[in-house]
Amino acid sequence: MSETLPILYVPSPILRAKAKPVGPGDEERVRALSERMLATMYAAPGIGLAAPQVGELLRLVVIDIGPKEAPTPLVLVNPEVVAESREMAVREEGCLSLPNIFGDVKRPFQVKVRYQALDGSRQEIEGEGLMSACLQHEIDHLNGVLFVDYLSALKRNMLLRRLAKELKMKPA
Ligand code: K1U
Ligand code: ZN
Repeated sequence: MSETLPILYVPSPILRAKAKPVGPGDEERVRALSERMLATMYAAPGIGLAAPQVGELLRLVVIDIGPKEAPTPLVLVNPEVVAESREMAVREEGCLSLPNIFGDVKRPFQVKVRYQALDGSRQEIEGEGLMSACLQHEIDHLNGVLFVDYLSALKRNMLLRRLAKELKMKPA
């Protein structure tokens, strides 16, 4: 298993920046980074991770919503939502960059995402329920958007203040 990477927490400005597309020539870097991102996601543990969360402003995401006993890792390079359902669903979300903070987020129940695999091939994936929420949550990270941005200002500020207090209290 690859070495894990440190995860950035709010208010790191990197989490609010727009990530750059992966381009030709990035293959080896992206392959190595995705392995370390998967190791970091499994160790956290989490069901997804976007490159900006480990300090890399690249459009790269890893996801595995499967059971621990049967890992089904997914690496998405330059992912984009190309279709979404009119039907919406509310689901409680967390974020590895906002530890111990949870909130109900309303998103399209189904999405279709276009991306490149590690070998450069063009792929599409359709997800619903948890997979849809996870795809949207991770693609949001590539655009500097966090799940708390979907909450009311009152709720968001309350959660962010609580997080700031908790992180300050943690020993270095
Ligand atoms: O991007 C991230 O911060 C990862 C995040 C993804 C996510 C969670 C919930 C809804 C949408 C997207 C997480 O993985 S938070 C941790 C989590 O959800 C989890 C951890 C262990 C087992 C099951 C879930
Ligand atoms: Zn997140």
